[in-house]
Amino acid sequence: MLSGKTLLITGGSSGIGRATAIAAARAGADVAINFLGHDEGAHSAVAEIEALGRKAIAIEGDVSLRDTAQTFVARSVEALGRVDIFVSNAGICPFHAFLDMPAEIFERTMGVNLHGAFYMVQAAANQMVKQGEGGAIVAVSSISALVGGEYQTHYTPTKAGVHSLMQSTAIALGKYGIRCNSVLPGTILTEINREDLADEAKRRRMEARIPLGRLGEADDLAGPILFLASDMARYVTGAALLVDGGAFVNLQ
Ligand code: RM4
Repeated sequence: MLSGKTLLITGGSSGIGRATAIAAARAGADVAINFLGHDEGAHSAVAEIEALGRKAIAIEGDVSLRDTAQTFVARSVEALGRVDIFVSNAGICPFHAFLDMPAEIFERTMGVNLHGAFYMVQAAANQMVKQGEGGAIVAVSSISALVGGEYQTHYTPTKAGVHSLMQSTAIALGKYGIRCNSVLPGTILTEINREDLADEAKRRRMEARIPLGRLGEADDLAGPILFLASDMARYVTGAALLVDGGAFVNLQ
C-alpha cells in the first residue's frame, strides 16, 4: 500500500504514533520518527522498522519550537531522500480543572498540540511543494474537536484547531496535489490518558458510551491513518474520519 513511499511522523515513540510508524513500514514505507524524551520507545521502533527491511531514523525535538519542524524535515530528507506522507500526531492532554488552570499548562498544551502541528505541517508541505510530486498529510485530531471535556478546556480547542487546520491546508495545498485530512480518535488507551483511565469508575463510564464495547487501542488508528495517507484516498482531502467505536453518535 505504501511501497516506495517515505513517511514522517511526530510523536512516534509511543501510542498512536509508534503503531502507525511500524504499520507504515509493514506497508512498505521508509519512516522518520520525531520524538521527545522517550528514547527507548523511539529507538525500539526504529529497530522494529529496520527488522521489517525498511529504512528508519528517530530524531528528537520539541514540536512546540518552530525550528524543530525545519530540522526534522531537513534531517529526514537527508537520511531518507524525500517526504511523501506526513503524519502530525504529537499531542499532550494534561487533564486539569478550568478555573485554576495554570497558564503554563494552557500554553504548553497549545504549543505542542496546535502550534506544533502548524509548524510541522508547514515545513512538510514546503518540502512536498519543492519535490513537485504532491503528497499526503494526515493530522491526528480527536473526537474532542467535536465535543467537550470538563478537564480538557485547554485541550479540546487544540484538537478543534487541528481539524480546522486540515480543512484550510486542504484548500491551500490542493493546487500542489497535496491532500490534507484528519483522523478523530475516540478514547484510545495510551500514555496520554493512562493515569486518567486508571480511575475504574471513569473507565467504565467511557466504555459504556462506546457501541463497540471497548476502549480503542493505538493499532486501531494505524489503518485509518494509512488509508488517508495512501493512494486509495486519492480523491479525499479536507475530510475528517472519526475512529471512536461509535462513541460520538451514541446519545442513547
Ligand atoms: C482524546 C479523548 C479521550 C481522552 C484523550 C486524552 O481526545 O478526549 O477521551 O482520553 O483525548
